[in-house]
Amino acid sequence: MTDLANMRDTALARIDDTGDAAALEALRVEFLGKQGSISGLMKTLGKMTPEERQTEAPKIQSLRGDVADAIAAKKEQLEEAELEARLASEVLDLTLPAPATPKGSVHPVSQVMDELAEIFADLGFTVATGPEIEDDWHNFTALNMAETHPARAMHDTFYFPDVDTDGRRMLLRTHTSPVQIRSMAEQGAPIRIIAPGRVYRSDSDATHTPMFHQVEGLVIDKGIHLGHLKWTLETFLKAFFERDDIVLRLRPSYFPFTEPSVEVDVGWQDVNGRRVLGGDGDAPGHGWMELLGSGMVNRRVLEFAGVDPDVYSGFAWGLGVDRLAMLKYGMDDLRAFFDGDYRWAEHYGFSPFDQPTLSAGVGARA
Ligand code: 2NL
Repeated sequence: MTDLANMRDTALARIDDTGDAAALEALRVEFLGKQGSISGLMKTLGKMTPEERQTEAPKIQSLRGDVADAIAAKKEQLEEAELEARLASEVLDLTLPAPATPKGSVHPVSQVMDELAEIFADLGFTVATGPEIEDDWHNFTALNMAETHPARAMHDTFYFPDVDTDGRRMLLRTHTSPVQIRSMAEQGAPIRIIAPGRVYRSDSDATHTPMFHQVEGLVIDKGIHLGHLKWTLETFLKAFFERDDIVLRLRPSYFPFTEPSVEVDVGWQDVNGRRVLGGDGDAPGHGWMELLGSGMVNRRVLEFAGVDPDVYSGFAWGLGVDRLAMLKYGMDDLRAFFDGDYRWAEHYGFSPFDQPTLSAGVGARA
């Protein structure tokens, strides 16, 4: 029957010519659908004599099978071609930089505290810590601060409304000195510690925040004098600012906890209109910047902390960590320190991988 042979040739040729899935589906409906041409042929079987049906049925079924197979094969071929085309067009360039993942960074205050710990560790100091909620005695009395001292005033210090079980007034420490009092009382002399940490004062404007960071240092031993103080601070500042030309000027001052007391200034010079630490502050165009307070520990403070002032002497100093960070890393707004915006830290080049290492330079990127 050439009719069926023609139908097969035409159908297979049209299936072969199909270029997309939608056209192929249209052909399937045209041949094999309910109203399809091959389905129509199947219906003619019902009107045939049994003899005719016996010879015609296998031919029509074979035609239907071939067309169905051809459609299935073509479908697979089209899907494969589509995948190939996608693979060819969607190129993945593995040399492109990976998309940036948001990452936190080391806070400059933490960074500076790490640097301080590292520098002073090399000078034989350990890091001491203590409570931020203190009592009146450790924060003021043991530091030889009279009951009438202005720092004790309600408007300067954050007091808690209640007294503790021993009737002591509790407060947020105004400096880290009480840590050193506690260390001396516990360890005795000799002692070499730094005490970094948060401190609180009732103060708030462009250059003062109610919480800020301080580091104090304390050395107690036999025969300690002002020369040790100057050498230690000079060595520390040279390491911290990574300059050998740091020059110190000691000015007489007053603190109740030290006697004598000295204010330490550091010489700066003008480099292209910017004040850079280093050089003799008395040279033309140079100047002095007040950096920290220090002195020989007052005998009365040693006594309060249980150290015999006739055997031991020592020196102590205190400075602001936030200000130190501003000076070293060039940040100009103290309040941004406590906004918690990591873009600010990133802007000033602080990375989560920053580690203070003396060998690679303090503050060098790891
Ligand atoms: C400043 C500088 C200073 C101290 C802190 C201190 C601690 C003990 C004994 C003696 Cl336990 N002194 N710390 C000494 C001198 C200065 O801080 O400008 N403070 C208002």
